[in-house]
Amino acid sequence: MSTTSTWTVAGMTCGHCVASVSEEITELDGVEHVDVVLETGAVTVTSTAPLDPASVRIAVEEAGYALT
Ligand code: 9UX
Repeated sequence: MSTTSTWTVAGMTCGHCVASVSEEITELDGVEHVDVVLETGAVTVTSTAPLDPASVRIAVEEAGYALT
């Protein structure tokens, strides 16, 4: 069964930012779907198991942004 989690990412200002964050999070183990709302920074992730917050943080930072 899938699980959904929502995170908030600071600093995204354009569609390329959204693409970068989506790509990094998609690479995490078990991730099935990533939805990013640019205006709010809300990132909703569907995955096969609960995500490790530290892994999400690293992925977001690798894209050049930060979790709030
Ligand atoms: Mo363009 Mo989004 O530099 O940071 S990728 S605004």
